Amino acid sequence: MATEPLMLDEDEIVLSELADDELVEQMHEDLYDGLKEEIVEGTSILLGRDWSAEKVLNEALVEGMRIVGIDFRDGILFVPEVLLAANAMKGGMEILRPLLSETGVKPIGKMVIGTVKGDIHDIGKNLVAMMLEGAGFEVFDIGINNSVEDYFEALEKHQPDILGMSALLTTTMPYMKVVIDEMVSQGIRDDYIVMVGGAPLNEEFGRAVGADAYCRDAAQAADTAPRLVRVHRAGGTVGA
Ligand code: B1M
Repeated sequence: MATEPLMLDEDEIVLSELADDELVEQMHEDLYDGLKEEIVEGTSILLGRDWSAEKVLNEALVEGMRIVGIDFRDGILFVPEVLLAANAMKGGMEILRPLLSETGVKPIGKMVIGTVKGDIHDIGKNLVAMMLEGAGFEVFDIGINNSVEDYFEALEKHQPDILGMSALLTTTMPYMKVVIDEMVSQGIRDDYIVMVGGAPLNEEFGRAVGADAYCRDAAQAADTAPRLVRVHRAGGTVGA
């Protein structure tokens, strides 16, 4: 009996057949396209080729997310695409996370992040948290509608390098000053880097409330945070 020839889609890419550098490049593209399954597969293939978890994280995932962040900042990618990319990245991170802690690779810093009291917007905050994770941070996301007490409890519990606050409403953004003023009163202000962000904020507002940095978007936050942590740990002044 005659058999039909097996037709392979010419465009179909078999990840396991790619050389390391081609696979990494393909993963950057897959991350950009938000393809979670492919990112999970690529991550496993590289680990199977004896890549360290740290190398996979930095060269395949973080670098891919850096490219996504640049195009997001430049208005080439939009929120839905970035959320998909972030979700794909999380797929890879889930595989790497236990390996990274096993091998003792330390996060480059810790951040507590939350949206301020009275405000339930969290899409931007979630993006910042994901981009920071992508940049090698351990992020403790305390969600929305956070009071001074909530922030303080999280600082006490997680001892982060950075406190990040997000606000999307002109009526809630002044609450950032309430938190920072309370940090000053309790004598703990200089123990932490304070980063703020959200659509209605700007550089001037950041300075006025006494934050160390205002970041206009997640890509800038992921660029700024490691730099400030290095300066803060070296005993320098990080303030705006
Ligand atoms: Co609201 N909302 N909303 N809303 N909402 C705005 C913010 C608004 C500008 C819409 C408008 O009128 N044009 C307006 C605020 C007006 C003002 O204050 N001047 C508004 C209003 C009025 C309201 C309600 C009061 C409406 C009502 O009930 N009458 C209500 C408030 C509820 C509350 O919080 N108490 C409300 C409710 C909602 C929804 C629940 C429906 C929904 C939120 C869903 C959610 O977040 N899960 C919603 C949405 C989606 C918006 C818009 C349309 C989009 C916000 C968003 O997600 N943007 C928004 C209009 C707009 O902004 N175009 C609007 C995408 C996101 C990626 O950007 O959050 O800016 P963004 O985050 C960026 C940067 O700002 C920065 O990086 C992020 C990523 O690049 N960033 C940081 C953010 N946080 C950072 C922290 C950092 C660093 C960078 O360091 C720590």
